Amino acid sequence: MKDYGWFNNKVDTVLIVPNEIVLNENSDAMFREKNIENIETHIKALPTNFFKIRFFRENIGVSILKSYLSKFSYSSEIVYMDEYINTQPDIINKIISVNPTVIGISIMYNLHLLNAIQITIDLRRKGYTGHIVYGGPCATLLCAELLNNIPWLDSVALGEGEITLRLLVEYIKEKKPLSDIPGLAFRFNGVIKKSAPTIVENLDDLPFANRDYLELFKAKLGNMMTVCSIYTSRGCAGKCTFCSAPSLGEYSPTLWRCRSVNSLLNEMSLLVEQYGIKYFDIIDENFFGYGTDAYIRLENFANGIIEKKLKISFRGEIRADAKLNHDILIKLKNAGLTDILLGIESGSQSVLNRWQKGTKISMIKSVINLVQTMGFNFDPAFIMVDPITTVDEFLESIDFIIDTQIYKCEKPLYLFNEMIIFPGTKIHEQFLKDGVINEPEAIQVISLKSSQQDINAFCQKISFCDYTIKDKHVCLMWTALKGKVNYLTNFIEIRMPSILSELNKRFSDQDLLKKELIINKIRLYNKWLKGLSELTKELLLCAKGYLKDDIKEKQFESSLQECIDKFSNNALGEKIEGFITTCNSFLNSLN
Ligand code: B12
Ligand code: SF4
Repeated sequence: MKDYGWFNNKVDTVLIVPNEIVLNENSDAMFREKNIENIETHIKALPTNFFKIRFFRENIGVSILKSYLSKFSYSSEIVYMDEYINTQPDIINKIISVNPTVIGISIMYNLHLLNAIQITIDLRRKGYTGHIVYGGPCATLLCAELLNNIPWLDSVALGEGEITLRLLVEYIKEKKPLSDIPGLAFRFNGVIKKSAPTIVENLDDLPFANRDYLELFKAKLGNMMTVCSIYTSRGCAGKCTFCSAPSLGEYSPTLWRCRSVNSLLNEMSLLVEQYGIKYFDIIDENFFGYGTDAYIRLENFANGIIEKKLKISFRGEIRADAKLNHDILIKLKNAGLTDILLGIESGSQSVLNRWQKGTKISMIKSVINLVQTMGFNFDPAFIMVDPITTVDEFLESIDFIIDTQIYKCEKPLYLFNEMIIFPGTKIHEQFLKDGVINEPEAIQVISLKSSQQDINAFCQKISFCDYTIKDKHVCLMWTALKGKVNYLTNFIEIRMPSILSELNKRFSDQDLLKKELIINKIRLYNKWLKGLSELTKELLLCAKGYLKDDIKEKQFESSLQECIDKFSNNALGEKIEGFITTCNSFLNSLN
């Protein structure tokens, strides 16, 4: 897919973004938002899949590392492994052939772990003797487990990677001791040495992120790829116990830093001019920031977009206790803010307190009301259960969702999340101490002979915490509910897109009658999708009935299924499975 031209030249560093691989089918089924699929997949899916394109995200972390290295005259290239799903050995050979001084692998979350280790083993099996470093939030938090058990891995960059990686390349080239590099963990005489981290104090000192991936899209799709990610700040001063940000704060002495409005507007203007970008996904953990200065920055940002006449829209992630008032929201709306991800997390005050969210239900409700009445597309971040959620807490969350009508959001099924307990977080430590979760079983060191299964088991042990919800009633309810939600998600995100894409591909070759039939199928499905919020509400009411003992245990699952079937019969004219069969046999009848 990618032009291999660069493999003919010497490259100092190759930066690899591994494939996302689900480690545990059962538990990971609740992972949302599959990130990058290869460009060919996007192209094939067009134009039925504009939705995905809207949320396409390149890996900004490695993109910045590339441009930062280049600022210091070190060459680097980025390899997205999902472009080479079926040709991994081939690309590994090509990487080895240019013998980079450093190969860096980015591990943002645990879905990257398995492929990252496979790549490391592949590289070593094939004789790469240079330095392999991992980086990214997940690698940072698991650095001891990784370095202790993967002898083929040389180091882990802790936290922000720019300075560490640049010095790593420099020190290896100049044969200087690694112990002088800040923010690096590595083995030394059998023990792990960690040096104090460093950060770029002024984010404006960083160059703009490299946009090779947009170049590739542009070459393939012309101006159809109009979405990109951008960051305006780094860090978060929140203390939420389930989140990695506070633990990563250890690696970033200044908890929240932002770019200047000038730097931001310059980069955005450039992206608009060069690639025709129309939609910016602002990936900050906390876009609104803290205090008066942050507020003024937002005002200037909004004014700047208007003054520069940038015809764009954008999305941001916001804490519910941010200084969200009508004045600032209207300014941002006029500048193009259309989508807001709001960190709600729970509808139960006792749960919010337990997770140290620092927010009050009344405050969250008024923010939701403001955002809804101002007409933003609003994406509520919500976690329905943790291992110790009680019946009362769950009921409070259901009532909250229904009262605030957040089930009417664009992707209501994304409300059904269970707590993922990430090692390195405060909640992980607390639950281990309280015996709510178990210590991981003994870990087997990864060798060059380790099988895929061994590596998978290793990744699960170091990054995953399977748990059973303590309250039997909540546990049974959640298991049944999650099963149905996953089934619906699968219908929407996997089964229907492939049917729609096939229908779309064959559309132009059909006669008028068949064309009408195709349009009708799409219409029915759209009607079904439109009603999903109401179905979500019905499922929640059904769960409430079960928790309040109105619906008996044995009837619960069938009651949920009845809700789904009744709703589908209404919208599609048949049940989901029937609709899929009808669509497939219709597809077979097309030429
Ligand atoms: C955008 C984003 C996503 C995007 C994907 C982005 C992408 N392009 O790949 C989407 C929406 C898909 C996503 C999903 C998820 N995400 Co997310 N995501 C983020 C977010 C908000 C921004 C990442 C980013 O680009 N940051 C900006 C860049 C500059 O920073 P960076 O990536 O960290 O890179 C720097 C360093 O880490 C380091 N570095 C990174 N790679 C490398 C490699 C080398 C070799 C070196 C030396 C250094 C290095 O240097 C970079 C420059 O300083 C972060 C939080 C955050 N603000 O960082 C969470 C975050 C990475 N996500 C997280 C999680 C948990 C998830 C989910 C699992 C959530 C869920 N329950 O479903 C899902 C899983 C994915 C899935 N498919 O379902 C956690 C990971 C925690 C952990 N312990 O693993 C984070 C840290 C949020 C948090 N605070 O907890 N996410
Ligand atoms: S506010 Fe968001 S990013 Fe900050 S600690 Fe809490 S969950 Fe993490």
